[in-house]
Amino acid sequence: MDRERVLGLVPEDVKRIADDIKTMRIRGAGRIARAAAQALMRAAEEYRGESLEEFLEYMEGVANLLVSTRPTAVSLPNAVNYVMTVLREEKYQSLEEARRAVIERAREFIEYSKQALRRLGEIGARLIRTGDTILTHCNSSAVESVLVTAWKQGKRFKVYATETRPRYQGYITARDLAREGIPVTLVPDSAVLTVIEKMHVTKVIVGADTVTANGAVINKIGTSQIALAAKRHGVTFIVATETYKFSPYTVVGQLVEIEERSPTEVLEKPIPGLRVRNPAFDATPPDYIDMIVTERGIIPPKSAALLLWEMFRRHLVDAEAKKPQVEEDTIA
Ligand code: RUB
Repeated sequence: MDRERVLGLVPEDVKRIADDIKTMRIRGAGRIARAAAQALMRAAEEYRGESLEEFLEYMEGVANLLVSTRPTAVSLPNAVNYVMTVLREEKYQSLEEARRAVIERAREFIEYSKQALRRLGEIGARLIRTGDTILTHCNSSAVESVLVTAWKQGKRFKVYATETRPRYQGYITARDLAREGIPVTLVPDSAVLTVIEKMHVTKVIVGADTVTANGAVINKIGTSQIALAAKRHGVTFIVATETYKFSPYTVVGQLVEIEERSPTEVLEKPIPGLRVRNPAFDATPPDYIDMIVTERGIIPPKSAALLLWEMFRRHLVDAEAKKPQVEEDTIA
């Protein structure tokens, strides 16, 4: 089925979810993954055709549409592939049977994802001590889960949250933590070294968009600078992430594409002759990461490949097929 025909069949609310991911109304790797699973569920529910064969092609088209919205967080293709596996690997007698399988599988992913967030929060909270001063960057629901769980357990600590220019996701973190009663201070990104040195930071905790086979963590731009500063001062650097942010693509040698966003996010009105770059993510090498907290336990970054092998061994061959590229006109 060609692209135009797929787009013609895609329900409006599925197009809206794809557009919300692309324009960051839905953002953060975990939320993006759940939204993509929800979109596949809606696409299956709303399909009005009668042929099983066409349904399979249509669902592949929807999967491509979703995966091409943002390039960096592997949670997006991982969630889509998790749901689509039931269509790619099973044989169905009827359209209804196939439709039900997609809906169930999408529900299962969303439920797993919520449980994973809770579980990694409980595991990560064990690392937090009363008296800690914690620095975080951007807005990560995994990090929030760790901090809020520890706070609810009665541990008392304070948090510094970076603003996270140019999109200021740090304000979301600061607001969320303040709402829980956690003492939180917002600081400019450029104050990170000063905060680590002068405010006696004891731990840094950040989320992840992608964890590579060699244990590098791709997260919001600026994360790697914070890791450098933490290393210099011997401050523990922790990553909190669900395991569906580990990338099977990196096992077969594919590089992680770093999203480059519009220069207008940095400088609203262009200045003639001035060039602006706006990379949205960076890679923190494994040597700068003390541990990765997941819903399956805490691992050293160097164990990422083992976890990937265990989770994806049946699908590593599929991972060799290149992920769809982000296209400017993906969403009509
Ligand atoms: C968000 C970001 C977050 C990770 C993890 O970037 O870098 O740290 O996605 O978030 P953006 P979570 O705002 O550009 O999507 O733990 O919520 O999955």
